Amino acid sequence: MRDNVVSPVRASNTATADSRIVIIGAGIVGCALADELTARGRHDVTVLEQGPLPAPGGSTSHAPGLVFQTSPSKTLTAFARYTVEKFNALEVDGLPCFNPVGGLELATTPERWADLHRKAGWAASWGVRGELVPPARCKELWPLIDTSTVLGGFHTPDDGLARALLAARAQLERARRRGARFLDRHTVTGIEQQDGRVTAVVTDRGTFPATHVVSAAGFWGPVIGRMAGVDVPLLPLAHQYATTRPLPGLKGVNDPRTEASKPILRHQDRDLYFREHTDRIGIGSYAHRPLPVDPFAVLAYDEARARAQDMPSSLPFTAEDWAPSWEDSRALIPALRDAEIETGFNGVFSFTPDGMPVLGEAPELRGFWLAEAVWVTHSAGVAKAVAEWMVDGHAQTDLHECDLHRFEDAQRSPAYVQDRGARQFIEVYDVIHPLQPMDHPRPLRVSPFHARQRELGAYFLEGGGWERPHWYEANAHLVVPGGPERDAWSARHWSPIAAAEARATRERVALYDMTPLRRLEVTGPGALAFLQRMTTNNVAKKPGAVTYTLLLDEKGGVRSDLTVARLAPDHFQVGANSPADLHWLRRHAPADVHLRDVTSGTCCIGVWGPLARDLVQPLTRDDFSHEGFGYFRARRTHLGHVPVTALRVSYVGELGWELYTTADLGLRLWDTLWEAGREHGVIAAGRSAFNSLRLEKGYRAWGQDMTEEHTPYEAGLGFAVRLDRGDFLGRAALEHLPPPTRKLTPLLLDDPAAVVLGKEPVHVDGAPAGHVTSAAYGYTLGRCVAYAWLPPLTAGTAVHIAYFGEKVRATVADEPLFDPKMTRIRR
Ligand code: FAD
Ligand code: THG
Repeated sequence: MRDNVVSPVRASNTATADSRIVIIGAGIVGCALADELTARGRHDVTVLEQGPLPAPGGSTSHAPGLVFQTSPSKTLTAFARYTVEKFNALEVDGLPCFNPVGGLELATTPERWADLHRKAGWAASWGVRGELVPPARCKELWPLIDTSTVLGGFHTPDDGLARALLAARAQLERARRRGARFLDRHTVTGIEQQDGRVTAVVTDRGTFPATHVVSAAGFWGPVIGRMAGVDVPLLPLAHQYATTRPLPGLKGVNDPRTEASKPILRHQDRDLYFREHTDRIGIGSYAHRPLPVDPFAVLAYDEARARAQDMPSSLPFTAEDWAPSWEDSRALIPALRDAEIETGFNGVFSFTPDGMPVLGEAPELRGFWLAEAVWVTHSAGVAKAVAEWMVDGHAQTDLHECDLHRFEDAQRSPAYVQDRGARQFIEVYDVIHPLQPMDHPRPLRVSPFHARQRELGAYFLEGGGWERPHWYEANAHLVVPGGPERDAWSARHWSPIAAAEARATRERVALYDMTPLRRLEVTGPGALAFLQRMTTNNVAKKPGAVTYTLLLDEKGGVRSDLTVARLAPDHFQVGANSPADLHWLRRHAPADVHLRDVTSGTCCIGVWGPLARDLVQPLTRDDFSHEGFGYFRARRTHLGHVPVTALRVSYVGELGWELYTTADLGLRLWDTLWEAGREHGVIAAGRSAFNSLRLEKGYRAWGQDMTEEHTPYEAGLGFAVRLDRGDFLGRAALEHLPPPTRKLTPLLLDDPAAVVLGKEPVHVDGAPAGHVTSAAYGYTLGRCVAYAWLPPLTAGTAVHIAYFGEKVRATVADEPLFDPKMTRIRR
């Protein structure tokens, strides 16, 4: 990841029937993975576990097993749905592995109650059954709670309790019947490698040759990672869980075989959750201070201390941290006022910088995979996806939010992982706005224009570690009063100044800091053939051409969308999306191609608007007229003192250029453009306006609007696919596609004052039919624009979007919504 030179490895690396696969760890993840791999005909699977089976002592050994399926992440929700479906069908000795008691989340504050409406939207978007219910219904579902402070609840009948150890055992036994070996009391002490490939796993009881190794070591991931030379970005933290003595009110209520009959319960306003253990209540708390644990200091399982409380992942209960949670529990469940805690412990599990799992093959070592930071809730879904990925080279589910490669270099330092992991713990039950930035460590990455942006009163949010201006207070005087009022939620991290910046871009000219836009340099004698083979469009054009093109996976799913600028015969500049793009290209690159991520050492300003040419032309002797410098062309030039690479590309749909230079000259470039722009009324504009303008133009944002789950045709990107020019990765799959059953569909909200923000369910004929991907107010159109995945619909179809439980009316539109004839760009 740090090394910018192309790695020599390029062959396909999928796990075949002959592969020798070693899994480290027999917790819920290791067992599920052995099951999913052997189900796919990979029988040479050895699972090495330091502890004794069937309860080896990791996080799984005492997870209370609450499975709430709904999450803002579509992928995590899909993982949870698969886990529920799988566990519902598993049993051991007649005992079921899942008890579908349902889930109930309570709101005791207006903010939480609003958030539960939003959550009900995600559930509808991702296909989980759920219903918002009044306090009386909460009381029916959980008679022991005092509902006097409850405003309402979200009831999800298909959620419930996983029996984590039992489910691990059921999957272990099935895998064993298919040939997998499970060796307990084997402590992994080393990973052997040769020529950048993993070759064996060393234990205290012998060495196990391997072609593929998966670390499913839970919170010990960083320890195993170090053996392999891989930084594993997770932080183990302890979390308090306690069980009461038997409660008289629960006597004889629950069958000891299934342990519970009432829904699993969340009281997130107090960072608490609850479940029944036959006649006792179990209580988990996230209310306490973060209690980080050094995984290098956690001892392996010690059988001499083999009581449940002494498992390595179970630390002594710190009573002083518990007191407020106990108070809050007794306030909610008055029956606890006469009760006592019988047992309690501080249980350890993993947190990552963004709360998502870390999955995938490590960039540092081929054949070494990670399946870490996974909850019981998502375990079976993760295992299925990782097994597909290892066997087929790609998963059926979009994994970009879970991919180890999503992290920037600056996000893999131990200090960052520590800071962010602890923060995730604190925020785990908080109501989080989709734009809410982290507050620490900031600023981490800044563009060379940062000082100027601060002078202009930039309102910074954060992305990929970058400080990104969303609008500039300096533009406040451009605001025209009287725009539509926003509700409190959509008004967060938003300002009417964005409207003024959007208008200035459409009417005059604006500078956008595009530095965070990922830039790769692809050079070498094989560069052209390589890009032709990896992408869908034709990039074999004369130097000076820019091409919009796609990266597909083998099944024809969109891995990314790129701009490829041919700067010289063997020199390309690629505008890309996630860090995973670099790794994907690097993985496939032959020896005569060199790949370098040049993002950090360079910077970019987008100069866009009808006066962009008037601003730039006087700064250079080169011809920047439409004839001299056409649309989607690139050239090197000088603007004043600054050497730049100029691309005539505009994600906001206006005349103009992306101007690139090295970081040292960035400030000079900004100042040069600023000076030259004065007479044209130039402004600096932020992401908020940018996002509005790009949606008016219908330009997709990869990862948000489309992912690997979608084909180019479904995503409306068929224009970037050239089936008439030889082979490329994913082409074969495109030739055998059935007609699309869903399309990325532009919607315009009917009410000019209405807004939605993304991920809301869309109803057609009254039934949920899809979900919103991106949305933003289109200031030029005077309507909110939303893109949504929906069955093919004709323009004019009326739909509605559920926004915090409100029905917002919208109409299917024709795209692009703005300037369909491209008269503003091509002139
Ligand atoms: P583990 O179960 O920890 O398995 C990893 C295994 O790797 C261990 O058995 C370990 O012994 C083995 N190992 C490590 N190092 C080595 C080595 N060097 N050699 C050989 N073997 C090694 N999740 C939910 O979904 N719902 C909940 O309600 C829930 N509540 C929780 C409450 C508590 C108190 C705790 C602690 C966790 C809770 N979790 C919950 C989280 C959940 O338990 C974990 O995320 C999950 O069990 C992790 O599974 P795993 O297989 O990745 O890790
Ligand atoms: N600039 C550059 N590279 C990029 C982006 C960018 N790479 C990643 C991401 N953004 C790619 N996304 C787009 C989306 C649309 C366009 C450019 C990059 C675009 N499309 C025109 C259209 O659809 O009409 C032109 C397409 C064509 O002529 O083929 O401009 O922002 N450098």
